[in-house]
Amino acid sequence: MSMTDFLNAEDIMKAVGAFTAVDSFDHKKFFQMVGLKKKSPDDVKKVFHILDKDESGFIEEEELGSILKAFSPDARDLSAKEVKILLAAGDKDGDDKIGVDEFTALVAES
Ligand SMILES: [Ca+2]
Ligand SMILES: [Ca+2]
Repeated sequence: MSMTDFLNAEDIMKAVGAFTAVDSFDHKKFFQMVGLKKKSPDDVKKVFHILDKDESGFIEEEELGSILKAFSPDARDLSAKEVKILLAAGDKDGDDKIGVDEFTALVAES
């Protein structure tokens, strides 16, 4: 399963291309641009499982760092600062990782 099964390849390119500068990542804008926000909760959950590469049931810091790469292999890694901001936005229960419900909430809020 890949992102382009759910999302428009051109939207992905535009969204990833909008945040090429280090420390420019804005997850709200990104989730909107990439078309994730208008997807059904089921599709958002499928995207969560793509992002959860090691299938631990959570998106951990390392997986957050490569979130852009999960959409487009040539994209950059997030900076440590961007990962911190994203984790703080998504991690509601404070376990330092993002669960599926936290992820769907994060997308819905964007
Ligand atoms: Ca994981
Ligand atoms: Ca959490």
